Amino acid sequence: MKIFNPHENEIIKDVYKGLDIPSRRLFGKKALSLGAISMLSGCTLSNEDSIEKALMVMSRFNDRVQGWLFDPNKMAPTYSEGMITRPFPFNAFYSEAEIRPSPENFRLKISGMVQDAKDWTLAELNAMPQTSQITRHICVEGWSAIGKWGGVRFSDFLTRIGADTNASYVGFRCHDDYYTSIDMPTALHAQTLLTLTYADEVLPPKYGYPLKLRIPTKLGYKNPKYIQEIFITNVNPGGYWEDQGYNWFGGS
Ligand SMILES: Nc1nc2c(c(=O)[nH]1)N[C@H]1C(S)=C(S)[C@@H](COP(=O)(O)O)O[C@H]1N2
Ligand SMILES: [Mo]
Repeated sequence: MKIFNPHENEIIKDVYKGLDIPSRRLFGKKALSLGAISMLSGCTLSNEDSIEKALMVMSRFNDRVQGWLFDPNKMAPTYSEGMITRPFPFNAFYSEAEIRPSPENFRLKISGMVQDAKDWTLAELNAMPQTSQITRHICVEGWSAIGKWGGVRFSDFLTRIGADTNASYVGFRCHDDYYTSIDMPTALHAQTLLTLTYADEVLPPKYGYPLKLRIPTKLGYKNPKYIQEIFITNVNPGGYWEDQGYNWFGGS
């Protein structure tokens, strides 16, 4: 199992630096001795397996620290049209040739702690006030790219469905069986966008048609494409990569 460690990734290190997040202190592998990790995590570090378990506990601990550090008013950098990466990369847990078509008669499902759990059509989503932004997407696999995404500010959408914003998590289920979840402060961040377009065109299949959540304050794997269902919950829904050891908070 691969434990996500930002020390191993130069781009992420730079981003953490740029955002003034003391990742060096938070991600204890270098700053903390194995003894200290063992004490903090309550795991005996006798073999590789237990070391991985301990690092997993530390990653959970990091989720809390990162949650405290998250500044809802701090914006991710934005860029000019001329800085957009062309072509923008495709990435998923399968190859581009294996992209599955969106189900016909798409309806976005809403569930959990909301007042109005009615389904949404794309036309209804397009009728809401739209905004767009040019931001950098960062993938832990070691690449980053600048793109332009447009759609509905997610906080507007959450207000519209009467989401309980005192709940802890927003979860996402996707038509390719991907899933992920985010904390409520990130969901309400002004740059978090329920995305309907890429480069001013209807979101193409490779970038997540019909719906993607674009979160420029978080790493690529926290940006679900092909969204089918959004739910509000107090139980951490985890995620496809997060459940395999990637840090759950996954961002600034
Ligand atoms: N539904 C779905 N969403 C997903 C993924 C996926 O495999 N399936 N991969 C994630 C990862 S790791 C990255 S880097 C980005 C890639 O988005 P892009 O294809 O628009 O570059 O999508 C994220 N969201
Ligand atoms: Mo990624």
